Amino acid sequence: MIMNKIKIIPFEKPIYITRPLLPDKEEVYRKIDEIWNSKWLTNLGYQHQEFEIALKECLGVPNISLFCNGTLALQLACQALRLSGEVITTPFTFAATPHVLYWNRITPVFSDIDPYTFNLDPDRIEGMITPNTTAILPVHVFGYPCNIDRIQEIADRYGLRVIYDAAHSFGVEVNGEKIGNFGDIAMFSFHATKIYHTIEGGALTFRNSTLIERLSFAKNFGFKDEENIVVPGINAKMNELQAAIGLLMLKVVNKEIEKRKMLTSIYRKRLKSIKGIEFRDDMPKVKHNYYNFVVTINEEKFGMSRDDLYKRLKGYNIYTRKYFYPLCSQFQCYRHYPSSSPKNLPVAEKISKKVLSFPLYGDLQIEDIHKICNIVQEATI
Ligand code: T4K
Repeated sequence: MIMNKIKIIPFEKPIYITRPLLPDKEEVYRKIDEIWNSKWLTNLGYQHQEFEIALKECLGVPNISLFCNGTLALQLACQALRLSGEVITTPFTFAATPHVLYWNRITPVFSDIDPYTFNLDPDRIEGMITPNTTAILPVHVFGYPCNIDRIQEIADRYGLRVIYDAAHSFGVEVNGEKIGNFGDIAMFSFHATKIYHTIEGGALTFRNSTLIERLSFAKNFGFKDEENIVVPGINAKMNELQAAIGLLMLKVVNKEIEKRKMLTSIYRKRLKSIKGIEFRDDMPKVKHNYYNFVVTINEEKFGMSRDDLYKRLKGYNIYTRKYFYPLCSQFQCYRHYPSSSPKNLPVAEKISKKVLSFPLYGDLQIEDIHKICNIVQEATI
């Protein structure tokens, strides 16, 4: 049967992959007044103190340390745990994950991923351990949790540390346990593109309270007090405006997650009947945060490659993203590592060539999603 194509008009304004959630502007002005009146702008002021308490409660963790961004938080997490040598990590992540290892003079060792979660495959980790391995750095990619029990079991068996890159995972729970409670340390990013943000910002959460002091020295030039500088620390502090935004964002983030959940269900309903487009459902016993809506394109079944669909959507002013392509193991600075060989990473290589993230944010209109799905559907006809 020959179907007539209905002419779909491109979006007038660009539809981006995400738009930041914003707190109430009047409340922001009030916070600015508070900060101006206090004349305290940074260096662990009142907003910072209040935010630390509120965020600790919200994330349900025993200890927390705030940072100016997630990358520096992760970098200092590696230092606080005295990591060295080699650390096993995933190639299917944002550049920051292996880069923080490099900045710590640690060699990132890439291990393959699981085809469903896109996270480190526990069955592959053991084969990558050498006498130089000090830790595993898994990422809960797109907020889908790693196989936490298996990873911890491997780490315990080999005496390794575990740092979770939980940059995408604000609000995620596994078996009723908040995601920041797993591993030795978990890192959250509060960048503007994240579901919950402080414009730029980050946090580390951890059970071992002795890390509090180490991290506070590390992020504040090593100052113990005015006259004692105990380590060669750096400046990675969160400022008062970031902390104030963080406090206000706590009031609106749950509603954002609810909206994204609803929008995700529309994508799922619309795309499930399209051959060659695959996506993940919610995982059992997981509270998701609906950070992204990610599909994989099976070119043979769909009749068009991922790259052509990306271009086609761009033609309609829709900006999907190939998160995460290229793999970190293919970056010029890492591709010479033995673990970067595509033979070592067959699943990650395959997924990165098929994956496409669709626009998803609370202000995205239901009719926009229908229009995006109509364009995708039309591509198959
Ligand atoms: N680990 C992982 C696994 C991560 O994903 C990240 C960050 C980190 C560590 C490091 O955490 P941070 O140090 O960043 O706290 C973005 C973000 O810049 C980056 O934070 C994030 N991951 C990554 C996944 O995405 P880009 O280069 O894709 O962002 P960009 O500028 O292209 O923005 C995407 C879209 O968002 C734009 O097309 C429009 C929209 N947007 C963006 C910004 C910045 C806005 O509407 N308003 C904005 O202010 O990296």
